[in-house]
Amino acid sequence: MPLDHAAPPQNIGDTKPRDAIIIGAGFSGLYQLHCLRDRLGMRVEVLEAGGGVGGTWYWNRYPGARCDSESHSYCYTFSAEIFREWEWTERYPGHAEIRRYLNHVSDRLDLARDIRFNTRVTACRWDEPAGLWRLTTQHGEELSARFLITAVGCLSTANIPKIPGLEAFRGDWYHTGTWPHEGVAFAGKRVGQIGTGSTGIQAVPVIAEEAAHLTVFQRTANYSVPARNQPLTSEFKAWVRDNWAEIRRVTQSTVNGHPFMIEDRSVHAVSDEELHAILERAWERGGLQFRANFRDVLLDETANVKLADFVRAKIRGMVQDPAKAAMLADIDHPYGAKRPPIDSGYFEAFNRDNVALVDVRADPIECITPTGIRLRSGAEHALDVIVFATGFDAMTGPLMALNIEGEGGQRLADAWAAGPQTYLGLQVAGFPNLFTVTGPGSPSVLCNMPVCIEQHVEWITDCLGHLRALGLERIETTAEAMADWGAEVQRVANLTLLPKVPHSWYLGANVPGKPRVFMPYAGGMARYRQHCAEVAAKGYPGFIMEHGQRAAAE
Ligand code: NA7
Repeated sequence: MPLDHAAPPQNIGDTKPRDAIIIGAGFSGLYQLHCLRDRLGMRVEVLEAGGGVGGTWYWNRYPGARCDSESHSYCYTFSAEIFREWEWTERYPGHAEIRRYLNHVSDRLDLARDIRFNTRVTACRWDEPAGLWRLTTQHGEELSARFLITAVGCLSTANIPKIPGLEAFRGDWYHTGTWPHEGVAFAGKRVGQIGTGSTGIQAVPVIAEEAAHLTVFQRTANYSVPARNQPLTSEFKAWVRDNWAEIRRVTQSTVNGHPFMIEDRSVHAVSDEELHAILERAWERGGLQFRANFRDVLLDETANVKLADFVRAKIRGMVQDPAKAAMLADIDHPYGAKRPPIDSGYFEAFNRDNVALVDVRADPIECITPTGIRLRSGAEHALDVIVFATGFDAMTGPLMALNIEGEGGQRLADAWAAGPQTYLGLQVAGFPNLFTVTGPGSPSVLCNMPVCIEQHVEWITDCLGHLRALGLERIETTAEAMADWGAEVQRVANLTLLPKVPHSWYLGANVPGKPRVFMPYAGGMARYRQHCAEVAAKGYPGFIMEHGQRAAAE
């Protein structure tokens, strides 16, 4: 199959209500389509804004774009066959390889015939008398379905800060999350990059290699651990093929869905020498597993500080210029309390003559001029290209962009004016027959995404199967279930250091005006999975299941 689709699928023009419409053809939407169409025999269509499958990875093509999860765990595990027949080439999958993988899965399961590409959904309205969701697309098409499933990803709405003057900038500018497919030529250019999160940390070394000069505008210094990416050996590939069941078991039983367990020991239980030796080994091994050496890193500030100090010392050791080293190591939050990046030569890139670092916490960006960036002090940085590595309107942004209206015309934007509220991250009271895959209130961004996606998709599939077995067509959670779950989400978050970082996107703090509410469920994926399974086994308490308007979808 081609990686991009220009032609519409065959069923275009067919306006009969679907049993379900899925929005998004990334990891979630593809698997949800397979489950509903091929397991439940439903009439399903996927609407996808991009010209191919991939979801977030369809757009995310910036220099150095690579997943931080290890490749053998960043994939579906529902089918041993599909798992075994795909061979990853590197320890961490690059963006192009992830797209190739998802295209392979799409071809294997014959999914593309039910995906309408290049179709952005602009509005979704619940029609109570008909018992249908009515959708409008950017092309003005009207579609309807009994069930609406959002598979729009958590980090897919670009956050471009409103810095005055951008429209008059005479150079080129890009956001990392919507990168031109043809790439960007940096050779001979003076590049300015705003943002030093996971994305910015991946992009810096790659842009620095090519550009004439790179200026990195840092607002918040960040920890990072070496990724130690490398080609996978044939022994490791064989081990992966032979250990599908074990990899699946481990990823499903850990807190974060990664293929390694968190050690059950406290930082305080080891001597300083032992601690140092453990962290040195973890540093050499690299990757997100660095934080998994102790159970209390995100629970206890005095435990955390020992890891944080270790990483700060490493940064100071890697960066030769003492002024840059001090700026990079001046980190104001606990290790791992913001999403911990991993890198391939980030700190070392600051040893290059063509890479400068500017502290925009001390001297904030005042405006963009036609020729560069001006700081409050009046200092000007002349630039040909600006790269916004400024993150996303996370978790709620992609849902808000759908302009969802539920019962009585209630807008989701109004229902969530004080922050998102859901039951299990799956449903919202007042929005019947709507399911949000990896919605706020579920582990989502705190988990290796394919693991939590498979769990949500399978739970939704089982739920719709159950509804059908009962001869029912309508399901809606209650305000009470939602309030109880919301309290639980805040309770477990407050047991950790995660909500203590005032500028974290987990709290919505990176988007001006966004309510400050801790959004993902921090109680761990394994516990969440068990809880959802218990809800299903008990007959779905917290959800009301009823007859809908039977005629409409027939
Ligand atoms: P992040 O983690 O939200 O990082 C965005 C970066 O951009 C961060 O350093 C921000 O500083 C910075 N930023 C945002 N707005 C501004 C303005 N106006 N001025 C200066 N600096 C700014 O996004 P990423 O894309 O790196 O990563 C998102 C997730 O994708 C990641 O966690 C993985 O799960 C994959 P701040 O820290 O807010 O001071």
